[in-house]
Amino acid sequence: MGLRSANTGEGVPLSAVPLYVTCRICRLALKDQARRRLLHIGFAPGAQVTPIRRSPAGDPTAYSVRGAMVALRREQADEIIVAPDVPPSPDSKSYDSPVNAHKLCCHSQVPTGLMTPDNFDTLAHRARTRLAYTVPGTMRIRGNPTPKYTVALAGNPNTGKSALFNVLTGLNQHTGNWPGKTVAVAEGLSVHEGAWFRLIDLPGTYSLLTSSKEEEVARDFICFGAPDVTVVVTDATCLERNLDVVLEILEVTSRVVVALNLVDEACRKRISIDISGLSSSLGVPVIPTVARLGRGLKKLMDTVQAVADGRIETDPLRPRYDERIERIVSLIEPWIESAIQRDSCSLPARWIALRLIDGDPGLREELIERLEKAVSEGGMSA
Ligand SMILES: Nc1nc2c(ncn2[C@@H]2O[C@H](COP(=O)(O)OP(=O)(O)OP(=O)(O)O)[C@@H](O)[C@H]2O)c(=O)[nH]1
Ligand SMILES: [Mg+2]
Repeated sequence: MGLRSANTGEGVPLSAVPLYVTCRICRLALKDQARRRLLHIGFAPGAQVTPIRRSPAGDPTAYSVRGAMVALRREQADEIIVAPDVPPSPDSKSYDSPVNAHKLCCHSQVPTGLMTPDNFDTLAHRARTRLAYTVPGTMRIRGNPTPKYTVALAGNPNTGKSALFNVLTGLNQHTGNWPGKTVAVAEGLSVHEGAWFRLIDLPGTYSLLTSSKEEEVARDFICFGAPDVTVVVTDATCLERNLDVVLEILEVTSRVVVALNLVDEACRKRISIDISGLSSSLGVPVIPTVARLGRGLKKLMDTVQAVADGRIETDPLRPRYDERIERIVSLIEPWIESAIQRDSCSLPARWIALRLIDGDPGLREELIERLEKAVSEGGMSA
């Protein structure tokens, strides 16, 4: 079938695109939560998308989008309006098989840097043959040590947070329900260079603008749980999609370390990532890891400790919004800054201002409740 041009403003629903034909998303015909959900899993206007597998019943269909494979129901794909991918690029050809389609779409265009397929092969080989970080996990802790640092493990679903948590805490972990929510969250202890760390394995989240109870728990801990450091675990095979939540977390806190996980898989797919470039763009350390095999975790924990102690100072990338939003923020930010006491609240006033105007009802309620309490008590616990 022929797809009409994006330039005319017309297009067709993604559900009508044949397998292996790459197109570009023009717009989403959905609103509110459903729209946000699609955006957060990668279906953003401008993104390339290729249908690569359809279930025998014709629904759902698996799509390759921003380096990830995502299945959508027909009714969701009906609401995504696409056009031919112009200008044509090598990736926009019709593919001869699902495997080739996905392989091509997974290839990152990031310039080659520290971690390249060539130099990473050696590391991946070593990862396959040896566990690198086993000590804290295999000793059961006696007594009741007081942790010096609290570290949140956050990020998209399936990026290896629990794998990382398990290697770091081993036998010293327990799972309990989050207060007031029927969501299980694992918490554990780990020792590194003589210091105790309390690690929280948060549920996976695509965004801090949440849509499920699990995502709410993750958001509340990152925003109000005052972790000393938040480790955002990302999937190196589909980094672009993972960066949305990294940017959102950088708006909340500057004490962030990015764990670039699954680098073994990225290497297998011959994806090159400029780690030092990524780190300087984001303004926070980026550490490559293979959590399943314990690789890179010593370096990760060294870095987490240095960020917690203030030996590494970060300079997080903070997005600027359009003029209208920036104007409103500049009006209410000083008021918020004066209403909170800095010794009891680490949330940036700019972030609070943005959340108050962006219309997420759950987060607004949570914030207003905390702000009211803070103003009446002359401080703010967050
Ligand atoms: N190849 C490879 N697989 C990994 C790595 N880290 C984790 N995995 C695998 O990825 C899958 C998902 O890992 P989890 O630790 O459950 O991911 P998660 O982030 O906790 O997922 P949610 O709790 O759903 O958000 C599991 O099958 C892991 O074994 C890694 O570095 N390399
Ligand atoms: Mg998990």
